[in-house]
Amino acid sequence: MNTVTRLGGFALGLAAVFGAAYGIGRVADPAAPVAESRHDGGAAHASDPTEQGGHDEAAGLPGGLLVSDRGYTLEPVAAPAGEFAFRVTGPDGQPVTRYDVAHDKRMHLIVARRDLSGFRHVHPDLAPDGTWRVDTPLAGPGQWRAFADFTPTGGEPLTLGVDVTVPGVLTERPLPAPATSTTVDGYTVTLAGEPQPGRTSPLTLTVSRDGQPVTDLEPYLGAYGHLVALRRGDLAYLHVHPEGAPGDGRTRPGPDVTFLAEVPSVGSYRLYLDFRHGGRVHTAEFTVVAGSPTADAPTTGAEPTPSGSAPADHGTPGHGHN
Ligand SMILES: [Cu+2]
Repeated sequence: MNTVTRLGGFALGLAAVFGAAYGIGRVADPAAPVAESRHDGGAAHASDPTEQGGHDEAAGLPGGLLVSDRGYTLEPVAAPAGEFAFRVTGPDGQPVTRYDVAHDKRMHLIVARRDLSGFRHVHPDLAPDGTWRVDTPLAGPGQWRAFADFTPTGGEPLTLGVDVTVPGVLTERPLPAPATSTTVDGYTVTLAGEPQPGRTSPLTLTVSRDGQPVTDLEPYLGAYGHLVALRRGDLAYLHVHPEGAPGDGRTRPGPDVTFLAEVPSVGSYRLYLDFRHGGRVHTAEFTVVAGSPTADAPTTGAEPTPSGSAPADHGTPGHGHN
């Protein structure tokens, strides 16, 4: 029975890998029509600040996959025990010291372990020399991904990511199964809606406590909720803010918080909702699966599809399954 369990886990892992590769194929569609008027090459996107409004970088990648983009580089620096420190160097090679405030802060640091456990969202302090410091958010051993979400003054919003290893014995945690309800700190949070690859779709999160809807959510960083999505397999990063803002005369402080989200590809994602109530920030987590691979899956080809029919050349029905 042990073998069967392990095979099952392995198959799931393969499905995730295929899903990710498939997503990349869609993004870098070789059949995309060629623009008839050619770009003049050269500086490309680096000098056009109007081109993008979000964290998606000009390379067409989701945020957080690059450690260096548009001349800005994320560099962890040595720090005393119990502290995490880093800096961002700019196009001139010097540490950046001037940042715009976005959502109440100049720097948003998000960390998660590579197995998508241990998510934290913190706000470091900036020293005059450009070093950011924060009490370490890395809770335990393993491979962590740290995302710096910021806007350098005079530049565009960026999310850079870097791997950080915390030594020790790692117990990798399986990704929790998809669910539409979860509990955190005595709150129940439900999720309605499904993310769609390449298409904006609403996700509504509803907060209740002791069976009663929570109607007095507190603003946190200028919103009633912040939603971060990380893609399984590469931790592509997506940060979404809700429809409407506190004090705009139409947005209610719960129990519903609605986000318009667009995920970059099919695949599994872990969603992290930060909300504030009772003077504390709480984080509700969900696993969601985006897309309908069956609608798009290739019907022929050398590679078996993760959910497709059994490969004919194996000729042993039932082998490896159940
Ligand atoms: Cu933040």
